[in-house]
Amino acid sequence: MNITQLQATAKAMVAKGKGLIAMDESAPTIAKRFKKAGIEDNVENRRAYRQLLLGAPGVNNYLSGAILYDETIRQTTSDGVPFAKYMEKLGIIPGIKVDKGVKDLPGFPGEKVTEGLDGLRERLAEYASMGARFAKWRATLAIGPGIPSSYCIEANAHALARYAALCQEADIVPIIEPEVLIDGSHTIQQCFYATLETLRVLFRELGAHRVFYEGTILKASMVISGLESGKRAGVQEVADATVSCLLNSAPASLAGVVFLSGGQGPEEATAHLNAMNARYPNLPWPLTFSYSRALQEPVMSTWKGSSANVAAAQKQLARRAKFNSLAATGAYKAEMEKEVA
Ligand code: 5MM
Repeated sequence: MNITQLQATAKAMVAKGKGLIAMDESAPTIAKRFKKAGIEDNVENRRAYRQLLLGAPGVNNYLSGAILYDETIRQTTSDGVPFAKYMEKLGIIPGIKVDKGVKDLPGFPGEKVTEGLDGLRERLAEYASMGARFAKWRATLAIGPGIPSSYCIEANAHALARYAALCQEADIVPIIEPEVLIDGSHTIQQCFYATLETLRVLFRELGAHRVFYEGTILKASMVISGLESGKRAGVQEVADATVSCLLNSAPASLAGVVFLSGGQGPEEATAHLNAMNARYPNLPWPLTFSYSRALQEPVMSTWKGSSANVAAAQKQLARRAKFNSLAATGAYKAEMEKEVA
């Protein structure tokens, strides 16, 4: 394990005013998203779309890195340059999703556990040889009557810790992503306690697995009311609850915290990140973005699978990436949304 290298990569991933784009949709997920935007799902469209994202003029000013899917890291640009090489030239650090998805947790109805540890050491070595410098593993925890159960929290924390230790052995920075899902009618208080317990157990497991925090990034869900909760908490309440939850669970030596958008709209996700950084400028770790839907929704709906729309779609990405970059320093203003792409 090269501690200096891990620390340098992790620092660069959360450099001031920069964040990540999650573009690691697995085959079934991208098919679903393409369908919604009226785009035909085939290998070439997936490749062209990922090139559109990475090559959007100016986005490398706002993006420190991008999380790729296995298919993408094996693909090339239309000029034949492997994506990881293309990204390094642009100053965007290549990362890779290495989990194999969420599966039903037997005996625990409504709960999931993430799979993918078998053969992970060998897969990490291959990804490193292809240029990946960080990785991502996502666990999901649902809120509902009696859930998340302690067993589900522990099973996922254990897998995340095993994954993180294997990443660091391979000099790859692990992003640990325990996503507490937004679906449901829960209150922000319920989300707070579910997230707090999840993070406390997770960091206990990471410690037990001798994971080096300065070379680790937490990808957190925000503490937020459920989508069907009726009366949803406001922006400042979400910001305060999220920061409080992190301060009560995450070690100060962690390299950084990046957020997923998790079903929030693009503007909402930016406003929440901004509110945290504006009110809490002196936290132990940088807080930035690692959004998928909140960055990509306007891009996909503009592109629609047509080469004639590439430039307009790229402008949509640059616009959202810029707003989130400002939010990462607390400098975003809602009025900016009036600016056209
Ligand atoms: C891109 O979505 C990722 C999940 O993909 P699969 O379900 O296909 O495995 C997901 O991990 C994503 O990286 C994060 O959840 C953040 O995405 P959002 O849309 O929540 O910002």
